[in-house]
Amino acid sequence: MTVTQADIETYQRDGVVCLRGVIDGAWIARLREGVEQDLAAPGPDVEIYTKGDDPGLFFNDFDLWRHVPAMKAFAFEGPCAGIAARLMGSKTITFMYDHLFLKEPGTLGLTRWHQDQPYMAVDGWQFCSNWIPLDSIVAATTLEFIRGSHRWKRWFAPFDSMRDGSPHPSKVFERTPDIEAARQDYDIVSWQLEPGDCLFFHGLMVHQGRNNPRLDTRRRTLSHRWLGDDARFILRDPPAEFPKHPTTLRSGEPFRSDPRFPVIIAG
Ligand SMILES: O=C(O)CCC(=O)C(=O)O
Repeated sequence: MTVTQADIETYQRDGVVCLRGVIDGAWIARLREGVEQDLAAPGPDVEIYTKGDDPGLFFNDFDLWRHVPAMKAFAFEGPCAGIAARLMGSKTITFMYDHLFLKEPGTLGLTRWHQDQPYMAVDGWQFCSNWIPLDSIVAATTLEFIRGSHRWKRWFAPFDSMRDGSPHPSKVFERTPDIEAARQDYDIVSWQLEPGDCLFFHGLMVHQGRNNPRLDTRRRTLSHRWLGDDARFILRDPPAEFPKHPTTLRSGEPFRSDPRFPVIIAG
């Protein structure tokens, strides 16, 4: 079994677990091809955060599974949905979306400290992300987490849009503290990873994605968002950024009520 009892306990206690060698080389090769396909013909929501003379390229695309067959095959048939179910203790898994974070060599594109769930119209505890590197990841390029922050009972406002820096108008979410300025006050954990390894983390984990200062290596990573048994749609004010497109869902409904969100494990 890919997921041990110790992995489940680590995920539940720390909010993040690193699993080694769970995605085989054939999948990695298909996903890399899928990235090239997406770069050549991105989806309708693509966002490029590098501007003008900025070094590198910080390319983000969403819902790749809708237009890249390899991404769909991986989400539906790959190992991650099953792993998410085991870690979250969920009988069912519904797929919310996938997200490509591509930081080409030399890119200064920090994904600043944040939690995922405030960006999402998702209520409930059984909601997780996985992060799959398609290149070697070193300390300077990795994802960092504050261990146990999923249990803080705090929700931080999505950071000011990476595009214009304007403050998020939420009345219920707190401002994110300046974690970077006080790193020594936090229990920060991270891993060096090889293709085939991946991280699973709770939707309320505080984390940041580092730049890609290396000039010799791309930083291609894929994130998936997985919904478990108790996850429900919630209409936020202002509306959450994800899902990106209008849905028929009403607050309190499970995502599977909208066929745009496929059930991968029916329970
Ligand atoms: O890869 C990155 O830089 C950020 C990834 C991330 O924050 C996420 O998947 O939630």
